[in-house]
Amino acid sequence: ATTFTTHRQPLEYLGGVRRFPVPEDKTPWSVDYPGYHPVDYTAPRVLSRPVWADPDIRKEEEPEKPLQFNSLDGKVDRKSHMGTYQIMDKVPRNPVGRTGMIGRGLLGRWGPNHAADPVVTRWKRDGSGARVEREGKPVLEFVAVRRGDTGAWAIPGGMVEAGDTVSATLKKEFGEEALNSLEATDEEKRKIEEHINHLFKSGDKLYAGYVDDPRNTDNAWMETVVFNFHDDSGEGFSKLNLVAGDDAAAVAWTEVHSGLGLYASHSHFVRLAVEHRKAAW
Ligand code: RP5
Ligand code: MG
Ligand code: MG
Repeated sequence: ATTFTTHRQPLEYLGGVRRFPVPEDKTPWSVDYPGYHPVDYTAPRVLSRPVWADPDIRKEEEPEKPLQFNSLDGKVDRKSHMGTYQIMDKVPRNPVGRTGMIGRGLLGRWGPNHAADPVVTRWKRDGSGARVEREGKPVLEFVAVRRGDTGAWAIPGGMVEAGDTVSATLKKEFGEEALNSLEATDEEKRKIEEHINHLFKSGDKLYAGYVDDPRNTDNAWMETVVFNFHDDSGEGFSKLNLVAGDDAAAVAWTEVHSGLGLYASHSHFVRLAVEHRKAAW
């Protein structure tokens, strides 16, 4: 079982704003906290209304098109994997608890912001091609990217754009961040697509729910669906070079172990792949 937190996030929010510090015992909404004065922040980039951002519904007197929370709102999925979330003073409330910030911070959507995360794995092998073991269990490697925003190593995941499916997003983000498909020639693009389609043909769902993302606020939070794509023979990737692209600063096959210290809840997601594959941790 996963227990979610909001209080372990750094007080310094990306963009130079500071969260109101929330003690651990004051995190749940069920606990009274009269002294709670969260900072109100929505990044200028979000307020400039790119396609991926909602309108500032707190400021609108009477919205032309009210957002349909807790449902599929046209092409935007506003349902949460965590069940029905509450609407307080016009806006959704983070189901996990207080974050020290109201508004949307860097996130575009009020309520859940849906992402997809591909955990791409293979067995670690020695020079002779034999699987490497630790304490009698085979060791996994996974494709990690270093995020451009926080510098943390992470799963190469990304946001599900309006109208897109989770399965399309998994492939798209892996292509962009781990294979630099955005800067590939048409010929290379075709090759990348072919390989991804092959490798991502059968994946196993590991998780669907909240992510303890540093961008989360009281009114906007990340949720994800995590899939494991496993290259058992290690052949599938032999013809593909990992090249960091888009918002990834680096990419690497990374040995899986308990001390990874990945971005947000990503160590937990990789651990789920370890359990699923009966691998060493
Ligand atoms: C995390 O943010 C998700 O788990 C996913 O990996 C990521 C999506 O956001 P971007 O990578 O597009 O910034 O919460
Ligand atoms: Mg991306
Ligand atoms: Mg990403």
